[in-house]
Amino acid sequence: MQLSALFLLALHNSVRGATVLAPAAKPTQFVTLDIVNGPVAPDGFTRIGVLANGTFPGPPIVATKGQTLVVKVNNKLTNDTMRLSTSIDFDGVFIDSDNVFNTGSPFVTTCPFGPGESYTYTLPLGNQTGSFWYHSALSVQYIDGLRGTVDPDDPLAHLYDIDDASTVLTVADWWHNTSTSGLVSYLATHINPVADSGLFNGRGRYNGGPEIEYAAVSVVPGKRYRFRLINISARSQFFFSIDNHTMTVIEADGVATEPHEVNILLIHTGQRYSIVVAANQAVGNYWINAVINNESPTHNLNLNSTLSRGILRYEGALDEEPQTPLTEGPTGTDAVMLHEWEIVPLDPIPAPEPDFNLTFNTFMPANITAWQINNISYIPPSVPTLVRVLQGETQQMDFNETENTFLFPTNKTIQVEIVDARNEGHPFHLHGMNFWVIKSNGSDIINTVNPIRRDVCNTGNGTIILRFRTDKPGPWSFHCHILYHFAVGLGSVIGAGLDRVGNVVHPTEAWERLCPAYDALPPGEQ
Ligand SMILES: *[C@@H]1O[C@H](CO)[C@@H](O)[C@H](O)[C@H]1NC(C)=O
Ligand SMILES: *[C@@H]1O[C@H](CO)[C@@H](O)[C@H](O)[C@H]1NC(C)=O
Ligand SMILES: *[C@@H]1O[C@H](CO)[C@@H](O)[C@H](O)[C@H]1NC(C)=O
Ligand SMILES: *[C@@H]1O[C@H](CO)[C@@H](O)[C@H](O)[C@H]1NC(C)=O
Ligand SMILES: *[C@@H]1O[C@H](CO)[C@@H](O)[C@H](O)[C@H]1NC(C)=O
Ligand SMILES: *[C@@H]1O[C@H](CO)[C@@H](O)[C@H](O)[C@H]1NC(C)=O
Ligand SMILES: *[C@@H]1O[C@H](CO)[C@@H](O)[C@H](O)[C@H]1NC(C)=O
Ligand SMILES: *[C@@H]1O[C@H](CO)[C@@H](O)[C@H](O)[C@H]1NC(C)=O
Ligand SMILES: *[C@@H]1O[C@H](CO)[C@@H](O)[C@H](O)[C@H]1NC(C)=O
Ligand SMILES: *[C@@H]1O[C@H](CO)[C@@H](O)[C@H](O)[C@H]1NC(C)=O
Ligand SMILES: *[C@@H]1O[C@H](CO)[C@@H](O)[C@H](O)[C@H]1NC(C)=O
Ligand SMILES: *[C@@H]1O[C@H](CO)[C@@H](O)[C@H](O)[C@H]1NC(C)=O
Ligand SMILES: [Cu+2]
Repeated sequence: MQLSALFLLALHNSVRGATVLAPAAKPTQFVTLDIVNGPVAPDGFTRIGVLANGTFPGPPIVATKGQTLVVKVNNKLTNDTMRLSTSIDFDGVFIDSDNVFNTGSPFVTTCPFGPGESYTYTLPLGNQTGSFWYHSALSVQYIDGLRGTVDPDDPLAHLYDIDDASTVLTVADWWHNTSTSGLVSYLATHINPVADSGLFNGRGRYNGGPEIEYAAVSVVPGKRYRFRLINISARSQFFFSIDNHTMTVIEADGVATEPHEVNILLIHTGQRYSIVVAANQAVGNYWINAVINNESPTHNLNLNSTLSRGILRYEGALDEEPQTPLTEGPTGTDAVMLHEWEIVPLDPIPAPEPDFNLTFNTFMPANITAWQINNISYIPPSVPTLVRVLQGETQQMDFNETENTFLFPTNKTIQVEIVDARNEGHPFHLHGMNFWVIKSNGSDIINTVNPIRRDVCNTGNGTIILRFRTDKPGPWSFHCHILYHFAVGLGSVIGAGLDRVGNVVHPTEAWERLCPAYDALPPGEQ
């Protein structure tokens, strides 16, 4: 705890003045997270949630380039109306093959762990920088609140003045009911549950609820801020804008981009953007519009996207709400929307030509709540894929059809075309690495020269085309990040060079103990 607090201070100094050197970071940063049940009321409605260290969002973890992050997670869950076991996924952090067992994908690379148990994730960060987040990876548990931000520092100091714990901005959907009841209702009604409120930095309001004070972000006139915007929703996308301010995008999902100025952006579940905002307007209060976008608000009359907002407060301004109208941000010709196909990595890498092509047709039949990829709904195996691969199950025939496990040799390029004929919008997420986005939703442009690389890409209105490499032997989960969709089958596993996994992956004894311990738990504690 001390270490992380000290580090924050150092980071703060180093970005305020180019000549102030931050003390060298320790090679290893130890972090503890206690996963607990506790009351939370981000929109004024109190419920019991699944929380990291008792708060929602969980505490940010700030690390620096080159460090190894060692995160000890203590499962202190007690309330059996929600899942009692857990498993943590550090989204977007690159994982090398030999460390695939630390990816925290339940039933792909690991078993969850039960109440009273602990597990320590060791994550060498290498040269990766950017904005990441962590969440529970077990079924729909993260809807109950276990979400937070992981934030390895990227010292691109010349573009901005301030980048510290106060500049991590989160948008989230919030649910008054437990995720378990949401899933039951989804299965019974075919209707994807709709959130009760949208939160900005952990606060929001719902129709008829109390007037919770909106979260304010303080800025000093004249300074430029690198805000790290993270969508930690379970299902909802957000249109994000700040009245009278532009936003310069400089990072998408951990990949630095050419500066690209917009005044509104749509952020999907699991996605991250760094935006530079200059505090260059008159001293005052400005609305931050974090407009939650659910397609069917009539399914939950609590939800009101106008009430999902925050405040940008200049130093010297009164401690009050802006007097300006509550809008949903720039519209029509005033809107300069971020388009995924227009953002270019600072360090472009042409996409290699594919060795294999894959098509994913996403579909839900009218008569059953089950998302399918090519007519198959993913069912997690009871023994995790990695456990079986290490036991020698490395051939296609070793995997049941419902495991949606696609095997490829090592060191190949795979192209996946994801078809979403009904424009449902599925933010597909690949574990452990990035993909190249050759074709984005909303554009017909095919870019293989300098496409954006990221780890979450939203489908819709036709197709998206992604490419990735199988340089890292291992089973890598590839799934829709809308937790309810994943829970009813919209998942797959990319089996990269499985015959080589035994040579490179040597899990710890602590990992090996997870499955026997999980299997021994009574069903109520799993
Ligand atoms: C979480 O809480 C534990 C116990 O109080 C503390 O040791 C740890 O530093 C906290 N973690 C973070 C990331 O703040
Ligand atoms: C457990 O959580 C439920 C909500 O899911 C709540 O109604 C109940 O009071 C909680 N139990 C305890 C002991 O906190
Ligand atoms: C980090 O970058 C340096 C310099 O580009 C390179 O020599 C080194 O191999 C990289 N380390 C990792 C772990 O990728
Ligand atoms: C929440 O759960 C209650 C009781 O099960 C149910 O009546 C209500 O419709 C649920 N609300 C939503 C928004 O799903
Ligand atoms: C600030 O934004 C609001 C809402 O878009 C607009 O009505 C107003 O004219 C803007 N003010 C200035 C000074 O640009
Ligand atoms: C953000 O928005 C998308 C909607 O595209 C949603 O599915 C996703 O789960 C949200 N959450 C995160 C963490 O991005
Ligand atoms: C949403 O909230 C705004 C602001 O309070 C209010 O004007 C509007 O009527 C609300 N919309 C609905 C559908 O209740
Ligand atoms: C994959 O599809 C592309 C067209 O998108 C085609 O040019 C290429 O030949 C295909 N490669 C293989 C190995 O089928
Ligand atoms: C759903 O409908 C399809 C054809 O429309 C049929 O083949 C299938 O058996 C039905 N499934 C169920 C569970 O009723
Ligand atoms: C294996 O796949 C079949 C469909 O091909 C499915 O009915 C069955 O439930 C699956 N078995 C397991 C254990 O998931
Ligand atoms: C894959 O590429 C790496 C790095 O070039 C090399 O070390 C490894 O031997 C290759 N593996 C196979 C199976 O070709
Ligand atoms: C779908 O894409 C077509 C062109 O590719 C465009 O004309 C249409 O407006 C899009 N529809 C939606 C709902 O985005
Ligand atoms: Cu989906």
